[in-house]
Amino acid sequence: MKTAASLVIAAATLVMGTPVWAQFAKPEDAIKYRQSVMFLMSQHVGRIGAMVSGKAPYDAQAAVDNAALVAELSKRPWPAFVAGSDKGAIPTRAKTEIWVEQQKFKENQEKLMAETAKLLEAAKTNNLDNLKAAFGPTGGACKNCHDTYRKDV
Ligand code: ASC
Repeated sequence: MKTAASLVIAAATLVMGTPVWAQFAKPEDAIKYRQSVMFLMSQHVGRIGAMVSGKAPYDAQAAVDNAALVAELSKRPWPAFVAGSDKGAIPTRAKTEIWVEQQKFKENQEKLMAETAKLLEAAKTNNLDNLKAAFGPTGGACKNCHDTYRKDV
């Protein structure tokens, strides 16, 4: 029975590509996972944004800590955009184009990872002007991808 089930899974994998249950039990787990990462990213980008805009005092160590987390989190949503998770038991704003324009979507991911890595380097200089200069391009990478691949509500 176990062998038969494994064979079915192996055959299905060959036919359909990497299925949703490769890493997530169900589509809504993948949706919840990527939304959770995005939420955390927005919180920590927001903390840097507050310093950059002068709404919060500049704290060099806090900038580094937040930027390090953002740089790490920027790598994490992508495996959760698995095939078959364009819909699930919970709502998703991910556009179906994500699964059609895979190369273009990947370029957007790489842009975000590159910009957040630069943001972290800028934060480590302990210089607010450097942080400000790197913040714009990071926000731009967030926005470009959202404009293209996130449904309006
Ligand atoms: C955030 C957040 C976004 C981006 C975007 C940047 O903090 O939640 O979606 O930054 O607003 O333009």
